[in-house]
Amino acid sequence: MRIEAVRGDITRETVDAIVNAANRSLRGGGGVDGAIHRAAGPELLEACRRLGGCETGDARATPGFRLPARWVIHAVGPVWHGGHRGEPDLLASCYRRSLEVADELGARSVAFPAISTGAYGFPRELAARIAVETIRSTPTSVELARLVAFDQETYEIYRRLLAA
Ligand code: AR6
Repeated sequence: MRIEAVRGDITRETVDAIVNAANRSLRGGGGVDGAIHRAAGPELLEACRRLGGCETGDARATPGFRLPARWVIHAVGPVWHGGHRGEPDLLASCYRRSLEVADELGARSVAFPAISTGAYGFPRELAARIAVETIRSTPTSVELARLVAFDQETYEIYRRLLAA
């Protein structure tokens, strides 16, 4: 599997599936979640409503509607409380479950945002390490995992980790 980092807006990604950094209600929100709902159109919220929520560390799929991506995989990252409430394992679970859902969909290319590193306050460096390590160690049919950084700092962390 190829893992690469890009800087940009995940809603523009022309991959089979993009991952959303959602919350347990799956009713939309700010950050990348808000951007994905705006770009996908109101049908996305309807589809999310029918899923009836998602636990932290888990992921659920919907169509991508007006997005270039065919599917959205809604992953619910942990809120950072200092690191002693299972946050690293829950974040790893988001990446693992997203790849499992991608396999169920038959998606071969998947773009990920830096889950939990915005409103949920997860430290960027640790989150990036967990993302790269989990994607590298999860058995999957996904051929391309693209880590989409919205900011330069996250992009540089990904580049450094992927070069190692
Ligand atoms: N494309 C790619 N990355 C983005 C984009 C974008 N268009 N917009 C923001 N990011 P956040 P969380 C980056 O806060 O921390 C929502 O309200 C952002 O810079 O979106 O998991 C949900 O509904 C950061 O690096 O997600 C939840 O309630 C990363 O995406 C809550 O926020 C994640 O930031 C989830 O918080």
